[in-house]
Amino acid sequence: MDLKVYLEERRNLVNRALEAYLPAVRGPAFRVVQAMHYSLFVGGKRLRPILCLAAAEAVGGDPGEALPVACALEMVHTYSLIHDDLPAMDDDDLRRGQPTCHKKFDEATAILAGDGLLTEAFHLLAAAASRFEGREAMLLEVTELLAKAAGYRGMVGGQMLDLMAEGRKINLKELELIHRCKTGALLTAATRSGALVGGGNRIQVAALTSYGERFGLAFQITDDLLDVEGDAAEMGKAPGMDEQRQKATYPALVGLEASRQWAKRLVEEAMAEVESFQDRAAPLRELAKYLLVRRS
Ligand code: GRG
Repeated sequence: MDLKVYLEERRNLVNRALEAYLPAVRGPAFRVVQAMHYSLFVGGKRLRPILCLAAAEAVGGDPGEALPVACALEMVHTYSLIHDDLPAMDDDDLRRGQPTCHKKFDEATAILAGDGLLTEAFHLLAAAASRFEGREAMLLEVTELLAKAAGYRGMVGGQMLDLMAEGRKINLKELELIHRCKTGALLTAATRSGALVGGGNRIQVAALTSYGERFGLAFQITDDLLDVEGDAAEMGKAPGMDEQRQKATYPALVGLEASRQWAKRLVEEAMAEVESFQDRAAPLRELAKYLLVRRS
Protein backbone atom coordinates (compact mmCIF):
# COMPACT_ATOMS: atom_id res chain seq x y z
CA MET A 1 0.00 0.00 0.00
CA ASP A 2 1.04 3.61 -0.60
CA LEU A 3 1.03 5.26 2.83
CA LYS A 4 1.21 8.78 1.38
CA VAL A 5 -1.95 8.24 -0.68
CA TYR A 6 -3.69 6.54 2.26
CA LEU A 7 -2.83 9.38 4.66
CA GLU A 8 -3.97 12.03 2.20
CA GLU A 9 -7.28 10.27 1.62
CA ARG A 10 -7.87 9.76 5.35
CA ARG A 11 -6.86 13.33 6.21
CA ASN A 12 -9.41 14.63 3.71
CA LEU A 13 -12.10 12.38 5.17
CA VAL A 14 -11.35 13.60 8.69
CA ASN A 15 -11.13 17.25 7.62
CA ARG A 16 -14.49 17.10 5.88
CA ALA A 17 -16.08 15.57 8.98
CA LEU A 18 -14.43 18.14 11.27
CA GLU A 19 -15.66 20.96 9.06
CA ALA A 20 -19.19 19.54 9.27
CA TYR A 21 -18.99 19.18 13.07
CA LEU A 22 -17.38 22.57 13.64
CA PRO A 23 -18.26 25.05 10.93
CA ALA A 24 -17.00 28.59 11.56
CA VAL A 25 -20.56 29.73 12.24
CA ARG A 26 -21.30 33.35 12.98
CA GLY A 27 -23.09 33.95 16.25
CA PRO A 28 -22.86 35.88 19.49
CA ALA A 29 -19.64 34.14 20.53
CA PHE A 30 -18.16 34.04 17.03
CA ARG A 31 -14.67 34.94 18.22
CA VAL A 32 -14.18 31.75 20.23
CA VAL A 33 -15.56 29.56 17.43
CA GLN A 34 -13.20 31.33 15.04
CA ALA A 35 -10.25 30.57 17.35
CA MET A 36 -11.32 26.91 17.73
CA HIS A 37 -11.67 26.65 13.95
CA TYR A 38 -8.34 28.37 13.38
CA SER A 39 -6.36 25.95 15.53
CA LEU A 40 -8.20 22.91 14.24
CA PHE A 41 -7.57 23.76 10.58
CA VAL A 42 -4.22 25.50 10.71
CA GLY A 43 -2.51 22.17 9.96
CA GLY A 44 -1.81 18.90 11.71
CA LYS A 45 -1.18 15.36 10.61
CA ARG A 46 -4.52 14.04 11.98
CA LEU A 47 -2.59 11.08 13.39
CA ARG A 48 -5.02 10.25 16.21
CA PRO A 49 -8.17 10.20 14.04
CA ILE A 50 -6.34 8.25 11.32
CA LEU A 51 -5.19 5.67 13.89
CA CYS A 52 -8.77 5.38 15.15
CA LEU A 53 -10.15 4.77 11.65
CA ALA A 54 -7.34 2.31 10.85
CA ALA A 55 -8.05 0.32 14.03
CA ALA A 56 -11.77 0.15 13.16
CA GLU A 57 -10.79 -1.09 9.72
CA ALA A 58 -8.36 -3.65 11.16
CA VAL A 59 -11.18 -5.43 13.01
CA GLY A 60 -13.40 -5.41 9.93
CA GLY A 61 -15.47 -2.35 10.85
CA ASP A 62 -16.56 0.56 8.67
CA PRO A 63 -14.10 3.41 9.21
CA GLY A 64 -16.83 5.92 8.33
CA GLU A 65 -18.75 4.85 11.44
CA ALA A 66 -15.81 5.83 13.61
CA LEU A 67 -15.65 9.42 12.33
CA PRO A 68 -17.38 11.07 15.34
CA VAL A 69 -14.92 9.38 17.68
CA ALA A 70 -11.98 10.20 15.39
CA CYS A 71 -13.01 13.89 15.30
CA ALA A 72 -13.50 13.99 19.07
CA LEU A 73 -9.92 12.71 19.47
CA GLU A 74 -8.58 15.47 17.20
CA MET A 75 -10.54 18.12 19.10
CA VAL A 76 -9.07 16.95 22.41
CA HIS A 77 -5.59 16.86 20.88
CA THR A 78 -5.93 20.38 19.43
CA TYR A 79 -7.18 21.72 22.77
CA SER A 80 -4.10 20.26 24.46
CA LEU A 81 -1.79 21.93 21.94
CA ILE A 82 -3.49 25.34 22.39
CA HIS A 83 -3.14 25.15 26.16
CA ASP A 84 0.39 23.71 25.99
CA ASP A 85 1.48 26.71 23.89
CA LEU A 86 0.16 29.29 26.38
CA PRO A 87 2.61 31.61 28.20
CA ALA A 88 1.86 29.78 31.47
CA MET A 89 3.04 26.51 29.93
CA ASP A 90 5.50 26.29 27.00
CA ASP A 91 4.99 29.86 25.77
CA ASP A 92 5.35 29.03 22.08
CA ASP A 93 4.78 31.44 19.17
CA LEU A 94 4.50 28.86 16.42
CA ARG A 95 2.44 25.71 16.11
CA ARG A 96 1.77 23.74 12.95
CA GLY A 97 3.94 26.34 11.21
CA GLN A 98 1.60 29.22 12.02
CA PRO A 99 1.09 31.63 14.93
CA THR A 100 -0.17 29.84 18.04
CA CYS A 101 -3.77 30.50 19.07
CA HIS A 102 -2.89 33.08 21.74
CA LYS A 103 -0.61 34.92 19.29
CA LYS A 104 -3.26 34.99 16.56
CA PHE A 105 -6.05 35.94 18.98
CA ASP A 106 -5.19 36.64 22.63
CA GLU A 107 -4.53 34.62 25.75
CA ALA A 108 -8.06 34.62 27.14
CA THR A 109 -9.54 33.63 23.78
CA ALA A 110 -6.98 30.81 23.46
CA ILE A 111 -7.91 29.45 26.89
CA LEU A 112 -11.57 29.53 25.91
CA ALA A 113 -10.89 27.98 22.49
CA GLY A 114 -9.17 25.05 24.24
CA ASP A 115 -12.03 24.72 26.71
CA GLY A 116 -14.49 24.92 23.82
CA LEU A 117 -12.76 22.15 21.85
CA LEU A 118 -12.51 19.83 24.86
CA THR A 119 -16.19 20.31 25.65
CA GLU A 120 -17.22 19.98 22.02
CA ALA A 121 -15.45 16.62 21.76
CA PHE A 122 -17.74 15.17 24.43
CA HIS A 123 -20.78 16.88 22.93
CA LEU A 124 -19.90 15.16 19.66
CA LEU A 125 -19.81 11.75 21.32
CA ALA A 126 -23.10 12.27 23.13
CA ALA A 127 -24.75 13.57 19.97
CA ALA A 128 -23.57 10.49 18.07
CA ALA A 129 -25.82 8.22 20.18
CA SER A 130 -28.51 8.11 17.49
CA ARG A 131 -25.94 6.68 15.05
CA PHE A 132 -25.15 3.83 17.43
CA GLU A 133 -28.61 2.54 18.24
CA GLY A 134 -28.34 -0.73 20.14
CA ARG A 135 -24.62 -0.08 20.73
CA GLU A 136 -24.99 2.59 23.42
CA ALA A 137 -22.89 0.60 25.89
CA MET A 138 -19.99 0.68 23.43
CA LEU A 139 -20.38 4.44 22.96
CA LEU A 140 -20.38 4.91 26.72
CA GLU A 141 -17.22 2.80 27.03
CA VAL A 142 -15.54 4.93 24.34
CA THR A 143 -16.64 8.14 26.08
CA GLU A 144 -15.24 6.94 29.40
CA LEU A 145 -12.04 5.87 27.73
CA LEU A 146 -11.55 9.29 26.09
CA ALA A 147 -12.33 11.09 29.35
CA LYS A 148 -9.77 8.98 31.23
CA ALA A 149 -7.13 9.42 28.53
CA ALA A 150 -7.63 13.20 28.39
CA GLY A 151 -7.95 13.88 32.11
CA TYR A 152 -5.81 13.61 35.21
CA ARG A 153 -5.25 9.88 34.75
CA GLY A 154 -3.81 10.57 31.29
CA MET A 155 -2.84 13.69 29.38
CA VAL A 156 -3.57 16.34 32.03
CA GLY A 157 -1.75 14.23 34.64
CA GLY A 158 1.18 13.74 32.28
CA GLN A 159 1.41 17.46 31.61
CA MET A 160 1.45 18.10 35.37
CA LEU A 161 4.23 15.54 35.89
CA ASP A 162 6.14 17.10 33.01
CA LEU A 163 5.89 20.60 34.51
CA MET A 164 6.94 19.31 37.94
CA ALA A 165 9.98 17.60 36.39
CA GLU A 166 11.32 20.81 34.82
CA GLY A 167 14.78 21.71 36.07
CA ARG A 168 14.98 18.45 38.04
CA LYS A 169 16.93 15.32 37.14
CA ILE A 170 14.58 12.42 36.46
CA ASN A 171 15.27 8.82 35.58
CA LEU A 172 14.08 6.77 32.63
CA LYS A 173 11.20 5.24 34.59
CA GLU A 174 9.84 8.68 35.49
CA LEU A 175 10.27 9.88 31.92
CA GLU A 176 8.38 6.89 30.59
CA LEU A 177 5.51 7.54 33.00
CA ILE A 178 5.30 11.18 31.88
CA HIS A 179 5.12 10.18 28.25
CA ARG A 180 2.78 7.26 28.71
CA CYS A 181 0.37 9.77 30.26
CA LYS A 182 1.06 12.95 28.31
CA THR A 183 1.31 11.62 24.77
CA GLY A 184 0.67 7.89 24.96
CA ALA A 185 -2.74 7.92 26.61
CA LEU A 186 -4.50 9.73 23.76
CA LEU A 187 -2.74 7.71 21.05
CA THR A 188 -3.70 4.50 22.86
CA ALA A 189 -7.27 5.76 23.22
CA ALA A 190 -7.29 6.29 19.45
CA THR A 191 -6.55 2.67 18.55
CA ARG A 192 -8.60 1.19 21.40
CA SER A 193 -11.68 3.30 20.61
CA GLY A 194 -11.33 2.47 16.90
CA ALA A 195 -11.26 -1.23 17.73
CA LEU A 196 -14.37 -0.85 19.92
CA VAL A 197 -16.36 1.13 17.33
CA GLY A 198 -15.26 -1.32 14.63
CA GLY A 199 -16.81 -4.14 16.64
CA GLY A 200 -13.59 -5.92 17.60
CA ASN A 201 -13.68 -8.76 20.12
CA ARG A 202 -11.85 -8.51 23.46
CA ILE A 203 -8.67 -10.14 22.11
CA GLN A 204 -8.59 -7.77 19.14
CA VAL A 205 -9.27 -4.74 21.34
CA ALA A 206 -6.43 -5.80 23.66
CA ALA A 207 -4.03 -6.24 20.73
CA LEU A 208 -4.88 -2.83 19.31
CA THR A 209 -4.54 -1.24 22.75
CA SER A 210 -1.10 -2.76 23.08
CA TYR A 211 -0.23 -1.54 19.56
CA GLY A 212 -1.33 1.97 20.62
CA GLU A 213 0.82 1.88 23.77
CA ARG A 214 3.92 0.93 21.81
CA PHE A 215 3.10 3.39 19.05
CA GLY A 216 2.65 6.15 21.64
CA LEU A 217 6.03 5.59 23.25
CA ALA A 218 7.81 5.26 19.90
CA PHE A 219 6.06 8.47 18.77
CA GLN A 220 7.40 10.32 21.79
CA ILE A 221 10.94 9.02 21.35
CA THR A 222 10.92 10.07 17.68
CA ASP A 223 9.47 13.44 18.76
CA ASP A 224 12.43 13.87 21.10
CA LEU A 225 14.81 12.85 18.31
CA LEU A 226 13.21 15.38 15.94
CA ASP A 227 13.78 18.10 18.49
CA VAL A 228 17.49 17.35 18.23
CA GLU A 229 17.80 16.44 14.56
CA GLY A 230 14.70 17.92 12.90
CA ASP A 231 14.30 20.76 10.44
CA ALA A 232 12.33 23.85 11.49
CA ALA A 233 10.58 24.28 8.12
CA GLU A 234 9.47 20.63 7.97
CA MET A 235 8.33 20.56 11.60
CA GLY A 236 6.58 23.92 11.63
CA LYS A 237 8.32 24.78 14.91
CA ALA A 238 11.84 25.46 16.11
CA PRO A 239 13.99 22.47 17.07
CA GLY A 240 16.27 22.54 20.12
CA MET A 241 13.53 23.71 22.48
CA ASP A 242 13.79 20.68 24.79
CA GLU A 243 17.47 21.36 25.43
CA GLN A 244 16.83 25.08 25.88
CA ARG A 245 14.12 24.33 28.45
CA GLN A 246 16.30 21.66 30.06
CA LYS A 247 13.58 19.07 29.55
CA ALA A 248 14.33 15.45 30.23
CA THR A 249 14.19 13.59 26.92
CA TYR A 250 15.17 10.14 25.70
CA PRO A 251 18.22 11.39 23.74
CA ALA A 252 19.33 13.39 26.81
CA LEU A 253 18.98 10.37 29.09
CA VAL A 254 20.21 7.49 26.95
CA GLY A 255 21.79 9.13 23.86
CA LEU A 256 20.75 9.38 20.23
CA GLU A 257 21.66 5.88 19.07
CA ALA A 258 20.04 4.06 22.00
CA SER A 259 16.90 6.20 21.49
CA ARG A 260 16.76 5.23 17.79
CA GLN A 261 17.20 1.55 18.68
CA TRP A 262 14.50 1.72 21.33
CA ALA A 263 12.03 3.36 18.94
CA LYS A 264 12.84 0.67 16.38
CA ARG A 265 12.16 -2.11 18.89
CA LEU A 266 8.84 -0.55 19.94
CA VAL A 267 7.78 -0.24 16.29
CA GLU A 268 8.62 -3.93 15.72
CA GLU A 269 6.60 -4.88 18.80
CA ALA A 270 3.66 -2.76 17.65
CA MET A 271 3.75 -4.46 14.27
CA ALA A 272 3.84 -7.88 15.90
CA GLU A 273 0.68 -7.02 17.87
CA VAL A 274 -1.30 -6.65 14.64
CA GLU A 275 0.23 -9.52 12.70
CA SER A 276 -2.85 -11.72 13.04
CA PHE A 277 -5.05 -9.04 11.42
CA GLN A 278 -3.24 -9.72 8.14
CA ASP A 279 -4.01 -7.34 5.22
CA ARG A 280 -6.60 -5.33 7.14
CA ALA A 281 -3.84 -4.02 9.40
CA ALA A 282 -1.56 -2.95 6.53
CA PRO A 283 -2.21 0.76 7.28
CA LEU A 284 -1.35 0.24 10.97
CA ARG A 285 1.87 -1.52 10.04
CA GLU A 286 2.85 1.25 7.62
CA LEU A 287 1.95 3.93 10.17
CA ALA A 288 4.21 2.29 12.75
CA LYS A 289 7.09 2.10 10.25
CA TYR A 290 6.53 5.73 9.30
CA LEU A 291 7.44 6.78 12.86
CA LEU A 292 11.04 5.82 12.19
CA VAL A 293 11.32 8.10 9.15
CA ARG A 294 8.94 10.93 10.01
CA ARG A 295 10.21 14.49 9.59
CA SER A 296 7.39 16.30 11.42
C1 GRG B 1 -2.22 21.23 28.17
C2 GRG B 1 -3.63 19.39 29.16
C3 GRG B 1 -2.51 19.80 28.34
C4 GRG B 1 -1.76 18.86 27.78
C5 GRG B 1 -0.69 19.10 26.84
C6 GRG B 1 0.02 16.98 24.14
C7 GRG B 1 0.55 17.85 25.18
C8 GRG B 1 -0.05 17.80 26.51
C9 GRG B 1 1.54 18.72 24.93
C10 GRG B 1 2.18 18.86 23.62
C11 GRG B 1 3.64 18.98 23.83
C12 GRG B 1 4.34 18.12 22.89
C13 GRG B 1 5.00 18.81 21.74
C14 GRG B 1 4.37 16.82 23.07
C15 GRG B 1 5.07 15.94 22.17
C16 GRG B 1 4.20 15.01 21.43
C17 GRG B 1 3.10 15.70 20.72
C18 GRG B 1 1.78 15.58 21.33
C19 GRG B 1 3.33 16.31 19.57
C20 GRG B 1 2.28 16.95 18.76
O1 GRG B 1 1.47 15.98 18.15
P1 GRG B 1 1.46 15.79 16.58
O2 GRG B 1 2.86 15.68 16.05
O3 GRG B 1 0.87 17.21 16.14
O4 GRG B 1 0.54 14.68 16.23
P2 GRG B 1 -0.01 17.61 14.87
O5 GRG B 1 0.18 19.10 14.79
O6 GRG B 1 0.52 16.90 13.64
O7 GRG B 1 -1.41 17.24 15.18
